Amino acid sequence: MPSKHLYSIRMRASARERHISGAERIIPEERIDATVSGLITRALSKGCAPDTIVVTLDSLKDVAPIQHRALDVVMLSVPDVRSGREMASRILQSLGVSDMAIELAMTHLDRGVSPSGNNMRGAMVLDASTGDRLEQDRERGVRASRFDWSDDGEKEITRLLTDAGLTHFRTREALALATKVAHAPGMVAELCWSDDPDYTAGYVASLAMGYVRFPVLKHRGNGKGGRAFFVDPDVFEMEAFLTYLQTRPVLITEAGQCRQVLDPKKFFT
Ligand code: PML
Repeated sequence: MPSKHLYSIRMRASARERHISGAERIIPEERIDATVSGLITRALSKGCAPDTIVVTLDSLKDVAPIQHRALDVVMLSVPDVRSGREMASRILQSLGVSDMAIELAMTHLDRGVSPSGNNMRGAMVLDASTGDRLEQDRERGVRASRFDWSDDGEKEITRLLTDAGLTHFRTREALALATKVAHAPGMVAELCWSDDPDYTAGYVASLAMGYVRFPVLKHRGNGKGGRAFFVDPDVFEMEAFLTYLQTRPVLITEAGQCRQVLDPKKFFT
């Protein structure tokens, strides 16, 4: 019988001071060895030898994880980057994010989110009205941590995503992260595309519309990407936001629904 004593494990790997890999797990004590070893193998298999791999383990002590159902997944078939970004913008607008904030977020993601033009380990936090950057550390951004799938949730989502043709671990991990983030106080929506040059997919996630996934939000070969968290300036408080994202453990215990929209024009109908 698995122990009730849970640990948060976080891995991040970097090479030449650049972030190359990261992962989050919440697991019982008896799986620590196997999980740490799996995460190190993963960091070493990125095709670029890491200079540093940091694995952090924290006991959750007696803090019971908050349980969430995963956001519903909507797979939106878009043929190219331009139409993907147009649809992503329309969805963000409908959620209350201003044109200016959307344009600034996309420009930052295209150029490299940190002031030095690198990708950030964490996300930028943008005022959904003005597009002002609110995160204090612009080299690192804000990283959501302490989240994972429960065993049952992971089985269910793996089956659902596999049936939908989505077999990459990134989708499952990004959906868990997006589900935690969507419940953050003051959160409106998240925009993300991968910084992996070979991975062109991205998403817009929100409690209102779920995890809307685009097969292309950037061109293949482009190694710039990351996450933008748009927040509602009327209710947003940085301290409450960070406390939730960085310290509250969240387990995703149930998959949502998964559907495909082949004609993007039908998305809003
Ligand atoms: C990342 O982890 O690199 C971001 C992944 C974004 C899209 C994930 C997916 O839905 O496949």
